[in-house]
Amino acid sequence: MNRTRALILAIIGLALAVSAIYYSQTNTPSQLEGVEIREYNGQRLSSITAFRENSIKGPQHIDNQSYRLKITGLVDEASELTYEEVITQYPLYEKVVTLYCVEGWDVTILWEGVLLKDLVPEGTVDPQARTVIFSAYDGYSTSLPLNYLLENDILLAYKMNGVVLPPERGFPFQLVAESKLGYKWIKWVTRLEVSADEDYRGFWESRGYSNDATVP
Ligand SMILES: Nc1nc2c(c(=O)[nH]1)N[C@H]1C(S)=C(S)[C@@H](COP(=O)(O)O)O[C@H]1N2
Ligand SMILES: [Mo]
Repeated sequence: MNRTRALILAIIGLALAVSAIYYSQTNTPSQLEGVEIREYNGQRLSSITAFRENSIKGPQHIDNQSYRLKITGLVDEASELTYEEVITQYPLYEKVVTLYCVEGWDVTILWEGVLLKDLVPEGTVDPQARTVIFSAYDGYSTSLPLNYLLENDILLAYKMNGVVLPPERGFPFQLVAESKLGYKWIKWVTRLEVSADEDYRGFWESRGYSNDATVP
C-alpha cells in the first residue's frame, strides 16, 4: 500500500467517524408530551404503570375546569386556586423520589410540581399553626407537620416521569411526601388546611397506621 492510498483511507475513516458522531448527536429524539421518561441523570426510573392501584374508592376523575385547590385554616388569607394558577404562578421544580407503600412495593419516579413552602409561605401562617391537613376528592385525608413541609423541599406534583398525572395516579395533584410512607402521598388533593391540631389523624392513621410514617 502506498502512502497516498493510506492517507486517503485515513481521511475517509475520519470523515465517517465525524459524521457518525454528528448524526448520533443531532438524531436524538426530542421528548414529546405523553411519553414517559424512564431514566434521569443516569438513574433508572420506574414506569408510572408500576403502581398498585389500591385507593380507598378507586380512581377519581377530576375536571380541571371546575377544580379548585383550597388553602384554608390558620393562614392570613384563605385562597382558592385553579389548576392553571397552581402550575403557572409558582416556580416549578423536579426531583427523583421513591414512594414506599406499607404493602412492600416501591416506585422511583421523576416528579415535577410546586413546593409546599411556596403554596404556604412561613410568613403567612399563624404562630399557632403546627400541622397541614390534606383532603382529597375521594374523601381521603392525611396530615403532616408544618415544619416537615417547610424545611424539606416537598412537592405537590402535577407531572410524573415528564407526563401529566393520569387520573388513576392522582390528577391534578399528588403530594410527594418524601421519606414518608405511601399513605401520606395523598392523590386528588383538593384542600390544604393549616391547623394547630398536632394530633389530627387521617384515613389510614385513624385505622392504626403510624402518624409519623417515616420510611424505616
Ligand atoms: N386520595 C387518595 N390518596 C391516596 C390513597 C387513597 O386511597 N386516596 N392511597 C395512598 C396509598 S396507601 C399509597 S401507597 C399511595 C400510592 O397509591 P396508588 O398506587 O394507589 O397510587 O397513594 C396514597 N394516596
Ligand atoms: Mo399504601
